Amino acid sequence: MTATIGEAAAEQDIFDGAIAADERIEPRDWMPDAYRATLVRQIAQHAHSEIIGMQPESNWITRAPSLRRKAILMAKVQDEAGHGLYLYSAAETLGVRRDELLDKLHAGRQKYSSIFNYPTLTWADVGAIGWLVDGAAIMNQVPLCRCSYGPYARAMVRICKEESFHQRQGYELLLTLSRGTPEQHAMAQDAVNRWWWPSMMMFGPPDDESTHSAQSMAWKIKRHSNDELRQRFVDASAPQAEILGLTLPDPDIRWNEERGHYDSGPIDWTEFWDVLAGNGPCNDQRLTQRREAHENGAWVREAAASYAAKHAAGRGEAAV
Ligand code: BYC
Repeated sequence: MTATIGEAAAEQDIFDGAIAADERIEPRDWMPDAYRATLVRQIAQHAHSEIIGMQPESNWITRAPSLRRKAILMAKVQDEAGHGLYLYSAAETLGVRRDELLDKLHAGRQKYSSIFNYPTLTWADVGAIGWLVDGAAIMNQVPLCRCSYGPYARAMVRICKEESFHQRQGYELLLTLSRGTPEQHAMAQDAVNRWWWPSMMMFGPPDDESTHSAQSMAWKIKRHSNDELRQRFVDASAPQAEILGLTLPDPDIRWNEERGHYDSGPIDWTEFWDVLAGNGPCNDQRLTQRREAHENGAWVREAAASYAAKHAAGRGEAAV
């Protein structure tokens, strides 16, 4: 049944009122098509990032230097799969199917975070990812716990708790290396040198080049702009680097008394856009590995679907 112009305006008013009152929008509530599309875009990109993000770290599971480190890393990589699961489920509440989203990822029609197109060259990279990449992720994701869309906000609560553990393990790993032999210290410094700038880029383009920020902030999907969150990340990381005994590869980082923030140097946005265009060091490798994993897992999906159908039939239910 098509809504009349009057009914549509009333629905828009209810939606606007809920956003203004900081209430949550739930799956069965009316929402503007563009709000739904923005959420699908962001949540899908986020979910894809979680499962692609398993690759650079799982690269080191077999070579972890101790059983303790191996157990921690395996748990972390498994957590990322779980994050993907919560996020694909949240996206499904918006009326899209998980296999549609995966097809789009595999066809290169939906994005995943730029950060996962960089290689993990040494063991210290596992620490740098935990400290910097998960640190940036938390900075971006804690405000998403207050996102106006209920299922996304609720998924983020658990994800953020797990991300905090990830960040701590990375920090502790780097601290251990930094206080170890001169070779270990150098390896930690090299990893931080390589991961700092890509981590700064994770927050997205500068505010004046961000396509979606203004509308997403008006809808309370995003609570802060890309540059605001990036500044918070610099403010948190600079003193942590000092405690670690490592330097951030930006000679312009210094405390600015007047602003009450750390200043930082210019970001090479050409590199960011180039990575998004598919030209990062690992774009091809990540997508190829993902497509292969998907194909290799076909029998598991078939078995699960067949099991579900058999049991639904046994209970006299129609298979869904
Ligand atoms: N990488 O208008 P803008 C993790 C795109 S998972 C790639 O500012 P928006 C972790 C953007 O999509 C980390 N693309 O966009 C996992 C848009 O293009 P489209 C992932 C990026 O959405 C495992 C265009 O640039 N976190 O941490 O308002 C292990 C213009 O940007 C990126 C999330 O996904 C990027 N970095 O803001 C360890 C968090 N940045 O779509 C760790 C949820 C921008 O028009 N997402 N683009 O073609 C968000 O908060 C927002 O989507 C963003 C971007 C802040 C990322």
